[in-house]
Amino acid sequence: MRDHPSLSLTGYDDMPPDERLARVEAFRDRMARRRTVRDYSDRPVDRRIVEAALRTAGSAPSGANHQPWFFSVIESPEARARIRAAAEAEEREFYAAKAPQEWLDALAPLGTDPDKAFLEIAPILIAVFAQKRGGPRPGDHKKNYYVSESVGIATGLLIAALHEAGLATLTHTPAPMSFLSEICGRPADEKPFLLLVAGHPAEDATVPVAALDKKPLDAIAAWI
Ligand code: IYR
Repeated sequence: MRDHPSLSLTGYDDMPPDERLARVEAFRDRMARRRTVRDYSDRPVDRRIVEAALRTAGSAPSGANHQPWFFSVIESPEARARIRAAAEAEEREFYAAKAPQEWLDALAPLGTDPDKAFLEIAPILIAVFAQKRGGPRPGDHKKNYYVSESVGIATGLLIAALHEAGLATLTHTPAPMSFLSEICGRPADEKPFLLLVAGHPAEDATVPVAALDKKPLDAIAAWI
């Protein structure tokens, strides 16, 4: 390895094997209760929770540690109304004309439709952007690497952190999403990645039965 400044690794203190197993199993069980929720209450969420979740997302591994992500937390009711109008316009096109039958069939068990009321009801709307250019420090303008992988991992940590705080989330991906760049005032070399909705579920929220069906371990992993 080339010479580079480094520090001793900390944060990996030893622990008894059963504690290790108990911790990972408890985390598995908490994460298994995560649901993608489409019905929200307007009950507010403490901003510090969102900040802590965003810092968790920002700790994700990334190509060359360039951290090629940006999160716009959209609070303004005007911006949210514009986002809802633009997203619903795209979705109406999608459901009525653009989506091939195979795609509509795949979505049928989830009961999704072009109505996106949650975009105005849920207290938290986070537009996630992927930066083609940037660098390890704010203001850098170098090439970024493995951008989608990095932003996907960061978004996963964001979802896990919000779930840990007892908040429900929904990953929403209207296509195309370019209206988000304009509404959030983001530069053209940043690509909208997804819109994350979060908050407390509505009292009468339901989940599609089909969403509870998770593949068994032997279908998603193998030891070779
Ligand atoms: N973007 C649309 C359609 C949609 C597509 C997939 I793939 C989903 O998993 C869910 C929905 C919508 O938000 O309704």
